[in-house]
Amino acid sequence: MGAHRLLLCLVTCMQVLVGTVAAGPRPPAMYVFGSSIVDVGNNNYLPGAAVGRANRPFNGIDFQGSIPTGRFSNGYNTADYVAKNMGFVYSPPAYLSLVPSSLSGPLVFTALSSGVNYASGGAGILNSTNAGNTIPLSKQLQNFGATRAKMVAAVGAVAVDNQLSRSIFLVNIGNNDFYVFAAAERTRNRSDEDQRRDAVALYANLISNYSASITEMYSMGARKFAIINVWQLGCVPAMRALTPTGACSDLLNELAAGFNDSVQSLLASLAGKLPGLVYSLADFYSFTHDVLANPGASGFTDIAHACCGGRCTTNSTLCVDRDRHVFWDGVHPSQRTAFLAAQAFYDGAAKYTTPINFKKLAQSS
Ligand SMILES: *[C@@H]1O[C@H](CO)[C@@H](O)[C@H](O)[C@H]1NC(C)=O
Ligand SMILES: *[C@@H]1O[C@H](CO)[C@@H](O)[C@H](O)[C@H]1NC(C)=O
Ligand SMILES: *[C@@H]1O[C@H](CO)[C@@H](O)[C@H](O)[C@H]1NC(C)=O
Ligand SMILES: *[C@@H]1O[C@H](CO)[C@@H](O)[C@H](O)[C@H]1NC(C)=O
Ligand SMILES: CC(=O)N[C@H]1CO[C@H](CO)[C@@H](O)[C@@H]1O
Repeated sequence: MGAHRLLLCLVTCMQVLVGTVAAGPRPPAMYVFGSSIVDVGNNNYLPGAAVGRANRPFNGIDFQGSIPTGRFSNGYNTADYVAKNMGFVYSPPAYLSLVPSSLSGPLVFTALSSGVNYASGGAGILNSTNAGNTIPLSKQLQNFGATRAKMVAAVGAVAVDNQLSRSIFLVNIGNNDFYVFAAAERTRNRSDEDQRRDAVALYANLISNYSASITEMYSMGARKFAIINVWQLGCVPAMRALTPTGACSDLLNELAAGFNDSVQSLLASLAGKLPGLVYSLADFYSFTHDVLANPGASGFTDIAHACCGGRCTTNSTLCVDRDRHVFWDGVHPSQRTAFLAAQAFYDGAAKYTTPINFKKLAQSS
């Protein structure tokens, strides 16, 4: 009885809150899906020694209070800055920080008032990517579906559909599918030519599963998609370390670019098929290309080394100026890079978003 009352109160108070906020420019909520680039702590709750977690220093050294939250960053990450640009405080909280709970109140309240972040470090579009040590995109969608059912139980389907149709669905995924693919190809000693051939099958699986996932989100009420493509995967420190001279892997960059082209076609095609779907596709690839080609313009002095080492721990030797490093660790952007990328996607140069920027997406009715 007490719990039920509390839930009712939370829901009522929240409706007041949402009603008030809806008058402003901020979308009602944001739901985040993807990999470690946008994870804000889900992996802290996954069991097993092989799970990648950013729950210890020096991760979080520039976060408020210098606490490691599970973000793979010295501070805030790309989801935080996208959210902040759209009028939220930072990214909504990690789903697994809201469940399990004997009360569905905290999850429902958060889902209705600001949104939830389902992203997980190591996650792929494919279930097989880092299987067992991450929450794959398919499972992230199931977690969203479970959230949605609780929202509907609390405030009814009409209110939930109304809210979801005006909320932002931020997705950044695909990087890990390529890292896993590249590692397998290396193990098999495949030539560049063979890898290009193998990638054709990978693209087909990725795009069909990505298409199914976006369509599934749509069927659950999502309408506004902010999709971030994969960045220059071949230039992250962990991939540079595998080339004889420490240069970028041109092949991996080529494969990433090819995937991005397919994602662009996919979204255009889905928008033609699914009434009311609007999207902004952010070109993280060309953003990183431009930053790495002219780092000084963005205030960077190091584009090749991880500020906190390949795997960031308390034993790492930190770089001197974290804001001057593009990369925080072997595969993640520094806080500064995340900040600049989110700005570019929100209302930066037109070339970084197709067909509209995140600002127009957030403010579209
Ligand atoms: C992926 O895993 C989900 C469960 O998380 C399952 O429902 C789905 O069928 C799987 N998809 C494929 C293509 O294996
Ligand atoms: C990998 O392939 C190259 C060229 O095809 C060959 O020279 C090399 O010996 C192979 N390495 C291994 C470990 O099989
Ligand atoms: C998804 O990828 C798997 C391979 O991982 C493949 O078997 C499946 O056909 C793909 N497509 C869909 C729609 O699930
Ligand atoms: C740091 O180094 C110490 C001493 O070599 C080692 O015992 C400890 O496990 C290391 N910690 C981490 C997080 O790697
Ligand atoms: C290098 C390259 O082809 N990049 C493409 C990746 O996909 C985006 C669409 O999001 C294209 O605009 C880029 O040209």
